[in-house]
Amino acid sequence: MPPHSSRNIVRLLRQAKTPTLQLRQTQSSRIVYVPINTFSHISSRRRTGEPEGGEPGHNVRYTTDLDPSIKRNDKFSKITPEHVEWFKSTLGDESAVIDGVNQDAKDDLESYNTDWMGKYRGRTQLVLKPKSTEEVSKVLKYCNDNMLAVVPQGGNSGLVGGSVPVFDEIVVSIARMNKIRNFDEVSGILVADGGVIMENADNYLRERDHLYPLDLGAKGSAHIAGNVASNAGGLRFLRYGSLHGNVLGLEAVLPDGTIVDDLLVLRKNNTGYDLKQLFIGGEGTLGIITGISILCPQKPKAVNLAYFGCESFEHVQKTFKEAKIQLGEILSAFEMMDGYSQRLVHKQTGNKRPIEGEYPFYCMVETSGSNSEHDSAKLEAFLEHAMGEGLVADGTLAENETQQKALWGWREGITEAIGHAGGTYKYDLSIPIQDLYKIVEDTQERLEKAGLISEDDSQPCVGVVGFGHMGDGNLHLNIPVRRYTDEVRETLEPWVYEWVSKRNGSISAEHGLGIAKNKYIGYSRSETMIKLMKQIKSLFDPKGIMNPYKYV
Ligand code: FAD
Ligand code: 2HG
Ligand code: ZN
Repeated sequence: MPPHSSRNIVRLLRQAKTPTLQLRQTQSSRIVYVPINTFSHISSRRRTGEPEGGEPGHNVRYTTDLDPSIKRNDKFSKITPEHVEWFKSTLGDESAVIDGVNQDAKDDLESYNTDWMGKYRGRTQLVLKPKSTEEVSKVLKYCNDNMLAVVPQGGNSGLVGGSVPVFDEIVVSIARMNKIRNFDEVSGILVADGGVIMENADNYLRERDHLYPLDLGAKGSAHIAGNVASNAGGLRFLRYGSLHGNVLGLEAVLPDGTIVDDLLVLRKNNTGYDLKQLFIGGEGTLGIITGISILCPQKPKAVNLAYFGCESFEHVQKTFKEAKIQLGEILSAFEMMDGYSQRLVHKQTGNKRPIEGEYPFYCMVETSGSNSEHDSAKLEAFLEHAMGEGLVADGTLAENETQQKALWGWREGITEAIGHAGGTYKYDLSIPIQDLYKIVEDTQERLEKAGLISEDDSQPCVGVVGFGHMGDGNLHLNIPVRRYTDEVRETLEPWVYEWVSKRNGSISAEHGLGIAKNKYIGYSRSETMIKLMKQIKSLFDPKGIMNPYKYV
């Protein structure tokens, strides 16, 4: 039996001395894990526009109905058949243009107009898919000269409504720019078109003993340029860090058509302002990213994964601290999921729970190192200690890659499982760690007091879910709803942002501002900072055609 077998956890459970510990005859070593639906499968279903009975994406209200105070800016031109003609002749390829101006293309346009959550919906009549940086440059220059507003769209997996139009902005997608340009196995630096899907980048790298330094549930859809534009964090941020550090260079096109060629492959470069940083997390407001160069870590030889239950958030915190002490350099993820999130995934997938019994909190700890025996021994020693201290109540270890994938499904499947009620109010928050879960309890109390939560269909809210990247102090507060209502929104906003601001947290940890949070930026940024941001925006995009109505 390999040293990292889940049976060892059973042994550890039996050895643990804590009187409160629930000992059980776990069958976890015989669990047959059935992988849950992958995100890419769900996403492609949404994109076909098939009705999904009650799921978000079906009968989505227009953003302007959700917030009638947003008005179309009259400075933007309306798209005419002449404009479309110009795009068609310039891009010279039928598949490069989805034309809803000259014909009925409603069905084809729908997936570009509606966001992943089924919360935001625009009315674009035109989608353009240039296939080279030069074509992107021509398209943007023409839009700028003709005052046509533009929304860059990648995999459309963003969670703040930034990737879809609000009115009739033209959607520009670089999905056809999807080639790996170069990979240096010595430095680990990848240079690729921005339209490469992140899972494809990761697979390419894995074949070469490396990893894409970011992992998240939408990897089957998200573009690498979309990751950069939204400065996504993901599951292994704890280990591999921010895109602000990993992205070494960019190629981007400014609204006036200028190609910014800063696709450097240097780790160190102190020659002036580091302007590429503005595009990282710029959410398509400054230009279109067409290529990136990114530092990719060596694929670890040994990856181990544990899933366990804890009786309180205090225990989760102590376990995290212990993980840092005991696992130090091999710790690659520490994720927290509350009991409700796991019940929802179970209900949605029907998969057998990884451990028996119910706990208020569950955690996933992943190690990535170079010596399998050594790493398993460390992980087991850590769990043994945590169980002995009564911090961990019960757990299981994945025995192989297939089980690891399936176990990750209990974490990565939460977003999708939550959405099944009908919709979700999402808050992606950075909060000092001791208060990380308190907002979930306070939100529950607030919605109960307002009489907005019910088990039956009478009230809009189904419950309150908390999970996230414990290791990064990033909580995902989610309120699954049967329907989006003004009353729920007004009960939650700006109250959530005030709560976070009082504790010096951030109202956007990793998802960005988009249209969901642009009004609330003042809760996390000072007036001086906001003024500087607006100056930067007008320097890069003086006519304001890039992703209007959002961000700042
Ligand atoms: P889109 O959604 O298409 O766009 C996002 C923003 O970037 C928009 O403002 C858009 O205008 C802009 N943009 C897109 N492409 C370009 C470009 N080429 N040039 C300039 N601007 C561009 N995020 C995390 O941080 N961590 C997670 O763990 C995480 N998990 C997720 C799990 C699920 C199931 C889902 C649905 C989303 C998740 N996300 C997560 C959200 C996340 O931001 C995205 O999944 C991803 O990074 C966005 O990439 P995309 O290509 O889909 O971008
Ligand atoms: C995750 O960590 C993503 O899984 C999505 O950032 C979070 O659905 C959410 O709120
Ligand atoms: Zn996240």
